[in-house]
Amino acid sequence: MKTWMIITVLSLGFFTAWPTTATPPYTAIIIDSGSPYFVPKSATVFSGAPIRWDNPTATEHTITHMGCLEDGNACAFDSGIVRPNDSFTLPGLAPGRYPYLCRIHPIMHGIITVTDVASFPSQL
Ligand SMILES: [Cu+2]
Repeated sequence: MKTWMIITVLSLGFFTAWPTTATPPYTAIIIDSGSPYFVPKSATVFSGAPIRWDNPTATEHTITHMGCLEDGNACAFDSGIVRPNDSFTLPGLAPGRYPYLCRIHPIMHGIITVTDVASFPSQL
């Protein structure tokens, strides 16, 4: 009886702590075959925080910053082909707004907003 109670208390402690300890150290964006194609379509992250796109679809896609498509603009990131069940991770970006699309399916587009950690002292 006593041992059973101790195990129960330990188990409850483990599962209550799980959601906070399991938080991934990156922002995850899931590629979808249907609208809005990138989930979430609009994501806000802190500068320097990694962002990861997962491709669970059966199709190849790219994660391409709009700046890479126009001459004279800075190209912040271009994943190249991201195969089905593969992913693309950016180590982090400087503060700013980064609209992006899929080169293969230009209808697929999303936006990353990167905020400066220093401007949110309450978050530290
Ligand atoms: Cu695509």
